[in-house]
Order: sequence, then C-alpha cells, then structure tokens
Amino acid sequence: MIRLSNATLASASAISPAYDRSKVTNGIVHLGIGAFFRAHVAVYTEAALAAGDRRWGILGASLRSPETRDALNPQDGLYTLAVRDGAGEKLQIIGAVSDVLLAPEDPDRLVAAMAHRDIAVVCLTITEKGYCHDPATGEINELHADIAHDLAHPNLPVSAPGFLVAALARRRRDGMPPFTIVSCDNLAGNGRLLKRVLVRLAGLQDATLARMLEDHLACPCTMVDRIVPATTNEDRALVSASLGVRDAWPVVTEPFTQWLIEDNFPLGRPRWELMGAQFVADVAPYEAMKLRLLNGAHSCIAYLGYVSGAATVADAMALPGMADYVNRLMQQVLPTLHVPVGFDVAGYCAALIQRFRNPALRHRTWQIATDGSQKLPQRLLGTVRDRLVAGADIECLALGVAAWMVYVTGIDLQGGAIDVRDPLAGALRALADAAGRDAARLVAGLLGTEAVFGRDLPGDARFVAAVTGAVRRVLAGGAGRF
Ligand code: CS2
Repeated sequence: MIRLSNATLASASAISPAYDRSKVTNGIVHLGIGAFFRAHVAVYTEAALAAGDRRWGILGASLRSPETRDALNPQDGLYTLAVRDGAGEKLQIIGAVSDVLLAPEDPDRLVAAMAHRDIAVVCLTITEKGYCHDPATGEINELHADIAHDLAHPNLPVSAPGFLVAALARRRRDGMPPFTIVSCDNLAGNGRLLKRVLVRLAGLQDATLARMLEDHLACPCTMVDRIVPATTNEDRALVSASLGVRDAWPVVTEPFTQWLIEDNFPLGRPRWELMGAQFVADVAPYEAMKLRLLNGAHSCIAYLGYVSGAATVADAMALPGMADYVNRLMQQVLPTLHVPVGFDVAGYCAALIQRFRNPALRHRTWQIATDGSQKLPQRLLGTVRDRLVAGADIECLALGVAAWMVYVTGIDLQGGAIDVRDPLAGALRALADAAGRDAARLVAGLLGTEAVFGRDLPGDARFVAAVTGAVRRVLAGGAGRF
C-alpha cells in the first residue's frame, strides 16, 4: 500500500486539507506532539488554516521519543483523524503539522525555531510531570534532575521549561517579544502554574530576564477536553484500509471536543473559534469542572478498573456497581464547584457517563493510571480538601485514592503484576512493600508522600480513616464493592 504524503493525498478516501500547504508558514511551535495534541489543538488550527489564514503552520517537537517524528516526517506531517462512536467513524486528513523535530537530537535547532520571528504561539502537551513542579504546591522542583541539568547547560536544555526559557532568552537578546505560551495539560491554573515555573527558572539564571517575563509573558489558562486513547496497531491497519493509503500514525478519538481559553495573545493567534473554541475571561470554573468531574472520575475508574482486571474504561464502566459509583462520585464533586450561570451541569455529567461508555474507543485503564502521583492532587485531593472543610463525607473520593494505593503496590486483586508507571514509582513501591497487604500501614506509609498529599492530609483523621476503610474494601474485592 502506498504511504500517505503530499504526493499521494489525492488518492486517500477522506476529507483532505482544502488549502495550499506549500503557502503555509509556521506560526506555532508545539512541544510534546502526542495523540491528544493531534486530535485537538491541531484540528482547531486546521480550521483556521482552511479559512485562509496561512500564518499558523505547526512545527511539532518531541522531547523524548523519536516515534512521532519517524512516522510523520515521511508523510510530510500528514495524518488521519478518525472520529469514532457506536454509530461509526469519520476520517479527516490533517495538514496543519509541517514538520516534527526530535529535541534531544539537536536542542539548539528547537531553541532557534522557537526564537524565529514568525512564531507567535508555543503550545504544550507535555503531561503533568513535564512541568517539573511539585504537584502539591505547584512550585518548580529545583531538585528535579532535568532542572538541575538545564541550570548547568542553559543552551542545551532537556526539560520543557528549560527549552522555553532558553528560547525566551534568545528572543530577548534578538530584540523580539515573548511568544504566547498555551499550556494544554490537565493542571489547575495551567497557565499560571507554567508562568510561575518559568519565571522562577529564569530567575535562577538571570534576574532581568525573570522580571521581563513576569511583566510581558502571556500564559493564558486553558481547559482542553477530548478523549484520545493511544493509537494501536489495529487502528493503524483499519484506518489505512479505509483510506486506501498507509498512514503510520493516525489518531483515534470521540466526537466530543471542547476548548476554553483566556484570550491573552499579544502576538496574535489563529481563529480557533472557527472550530468552536470559546474565549472566556476566566477559565477557572470550567477547568475545575473538567478536572474534578471528568479527570477525577477517569482516574477512579482507571485504578478501580485496573486492579479489578478491566482493561478499558468501557469495560470498567460495565463492572457491577461502577456506573452507580461514578454517579455518586460526581454528586460529591458538584457542591465544590462554582458552576457558571446557565451551564447545564447535570447534562454535562450525564454526557460524561456516555463518553466513558463509548464502545468504539479502547481507552486503556493502564494508560490513564499512569503518573497518578502527578494527577491525584488536582483531580481528587482538591475536592477532598473542600469537602473536609465543609464537614461533608468523602467516601467516593477516598475509594479512588485507595485504589491508587493498591495500584502502586504493583499487585492487582488477582495477584497479578501491575505495570506501575509513575515518576515516583520506586519510592512508592518501597513504601508499599514495607506495608505489605496491611491497609492501615499502607495508608500511613503512602500518605507520607508530601509531594502528593501535602502536609495537611496525612494529619486529618477523617481522611486517614476514610482511605484506610476504602483500602480494606478494595483489597477484599468482590462484586458491588464500589
Ligand atoms: C485522562 C485524560 O489519561 C488521562 O489521565 O484522564 O487524558 C483525559 O482523557 C483527557 O483529559 C480528556 O480530555
């Protein structure tokens, strides 16, 4: 089968870029060019390009692995977006990505690319841990190995904050204003957190640069939403067969997509609203809703599902008691939210349950379970704190935390091994090993992880009791336990 590329595009049976790609210049650099970005921001940008504004081509960069570069560059950056639900599949070929760089191969090339005068926007999907921050406090972790490296070698960075500061320093040297940085990761106040990390990192090198960034760097907060499981070999084969040309790296997603952004783009931006992006003065209420309802439920489903042997979110939703549990969990979250006036939050929750049940997406619990130490604070623990202050019960939230604790032991409920992926996996595993299957000791040990639980939660007797009881229930297993 011939490979997807500019030359073969006309033979592909799918909607294709309806604009002249050769006339597009790059206005965006994207760090962390994974599946989510290609099914979300790139698709919004495609709409702006299709409407005739040619300034917004995307130069993608991977900070670690070569796979996306190796798959997309031979395809001239083209790839297929496959939108699936129970009713069928729609294919669209996206042309917004012009080229992909592998940062570690030539860090200076990426810094120079970001410092180019045409670049007005840098966006990020680098996952929570890419910010090199302390999840409990949101401050940069100055002891992080990558940050230590970047402070010692500021012109050859390895971390995303290191690349951004290097490029911003070069722009200042060359008399150019900072680009706007759009964080598209699931962190509370993602833009604010990013700016704090960058100003601090810059300040450790150059106080004038730090002051300039404090005054002039725009990092609008955003809320991004689209469920995009990792692409499988089966997806590649199915999409290629439907297209009639071979696509080495399509992305598969759901029909739902949402993007709320604070409109703070001093150097301009694409008209992402053409695809439905909403520009709002304050993203915070929407972001809390999404992080606490969608991502919070996602993590609970993933840990409970994974330790019970359910491979996908849809499978986990079919476990006895799970759908009812997710409903109750959402009811515990709702009173902690400031729902914007007129927003149909009940409809939002009902739609979430349907999205989790989407039979056409094989979203692995393994994938969502990854990096829990970085995810729990904004997904579950903020809600826990709000409810504790209000004197409200936290049973459903505690069950999610408990399932994470069982997950980090590395042994599931059938006695099988769990493939624990987490930057703190080693330390967490050591704490779990010391406790064995004793619920109280496991909870006491893991709650000592200050980067996750802070200093307050381990001392809260209600929290400790609820999580300990929940760990016992999870370890006891059995249907209807949720
Ligand atoms: C998921 C998210 O992997 C995860 O942790 O909860 O990637 C989720 O699918 C997206 O945030 C949906 O917008």
